[in-house]
Amino acid sequence: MSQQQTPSTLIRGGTLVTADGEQRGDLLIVGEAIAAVGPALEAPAGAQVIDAGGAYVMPGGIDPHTHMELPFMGTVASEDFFTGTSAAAAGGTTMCIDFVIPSPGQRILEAYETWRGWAEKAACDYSFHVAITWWDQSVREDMGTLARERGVNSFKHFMAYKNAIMCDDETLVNSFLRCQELGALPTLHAENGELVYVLQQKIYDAGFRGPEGHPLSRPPEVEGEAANRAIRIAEVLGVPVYIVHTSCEDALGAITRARLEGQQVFGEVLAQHLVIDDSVYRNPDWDAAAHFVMSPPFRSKEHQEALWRGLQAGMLQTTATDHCCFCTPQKRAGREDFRKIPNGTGGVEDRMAVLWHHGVRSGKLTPSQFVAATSTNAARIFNVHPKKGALVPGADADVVVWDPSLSRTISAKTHHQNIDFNIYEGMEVVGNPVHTFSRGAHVYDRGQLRTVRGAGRYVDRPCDAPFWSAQRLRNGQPRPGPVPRG
Ligand code: URQ
Ligand code: ZN
Ligand code: ZN
Repeated sequence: MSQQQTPSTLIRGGTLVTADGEQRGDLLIVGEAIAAVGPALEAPAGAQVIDAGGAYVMPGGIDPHTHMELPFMGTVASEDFFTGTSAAAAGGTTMCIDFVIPSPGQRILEAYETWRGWAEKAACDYSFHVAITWWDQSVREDMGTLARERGVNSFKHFMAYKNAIMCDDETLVNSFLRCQELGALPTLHAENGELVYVLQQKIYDAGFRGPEGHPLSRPPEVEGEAANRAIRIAEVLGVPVYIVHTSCEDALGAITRARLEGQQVFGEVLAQHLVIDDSVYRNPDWDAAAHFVMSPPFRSKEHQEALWRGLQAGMLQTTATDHCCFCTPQKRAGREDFRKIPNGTGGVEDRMAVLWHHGVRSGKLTPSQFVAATSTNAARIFNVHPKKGALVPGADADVVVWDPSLSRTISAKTHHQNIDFNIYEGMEVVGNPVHTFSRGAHVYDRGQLRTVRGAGRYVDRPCDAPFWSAQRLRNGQPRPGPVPRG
């Protein structure tokens, strides 16, 4: 290829799948963007040509919930922004939305700049939700700066983790009202932290010291109460909300009731909560059980069946991983007290294959519903569509070529994640990526990871996503008119 030619790739003869349907055709990447989509496209001189016959061509996955190198519970997550976004690419995910989590009292703008520094090593594109972990006038002001000048359109609220990052109802109300002013989306970790705190003490005093104590201290009712409370507060104030890692029928029920009443509530489900049940905590091997300590905890099988139905029915819109890795020695901090086991599990590399195998191959989801749940819905909700989550000319060339017949057995021995175990260890998944492109760069090629440290870019997410105009009408506020001509 001569030096003036822009690198290009023609992906030929695949089945192009978007959230809206499937069609046979070609996709041309020129530089960082999708240049053309359609039948019988010409390959520019010097272009790489990939035969996608028998494969699906889809928008790169978007994982709206990761925690790379998160300082948490006295340690730091073992996956950093380079290794984590590289592992994501190996699994077909080309964008992660991570979290800035300020310490209570820390200027949230300062925390944002710190996280931005950490993420400069990322291999694929990323963005940040910013957590509101405390409140004063400076938080209110910084939310405005982040929303108007830093491309932040979502603010996270942890209703759990008392005496750490938990926020009370007063902070929820203040922050939700600020989100309303800004056209930003409040998101929630919905567990009642006061109940968790009391139950943890009770379970510990009753003699449960191992990982089996973790789920006992966070029953579904604790999640259902918080989800419903957040949804009701949002309803009264007139703001949409997004419930992260919905893990049980109780929380799903609160989301479903609100959506059926026309309230703008979005639900996220983690791939692991759909396929792993709470029997993992009954493993007599302490380490093996502690590997699954995350919040909300893994639930019994009937909750998984409900979550699948929620995803199929459109009551849950996005899938994520909450990728927050702590290696076995880190988990052992809680060897004598389950309350001290760092909460978190990995999975950013396996989300799409797990959902394809258990979702599409089982007939629960069509390929289009898979694309919606793994990419396009998150792009729409967090207002980066069609730049992300779409196969249209002008969109970023975040593209995955997916072989529905390619089998893989998931294992820590072969994964690219920086963690010494894999929660899906031994699971066979049929349907895997063969090529991943991140803004046109061929970052994963038939088993070879070719990511480049620092090649990832921060993605601005503008406020006033389309659902806000409807919300404002419901609130009796004037609707901004169409952009005037000229
Ligand atoms: O709660 C979260 O989302 C973070 C702290 C990761 N840990 C977890 O157990 N989910
Ligand atoms: Zn959480
Ligand atoms: Zn999380």
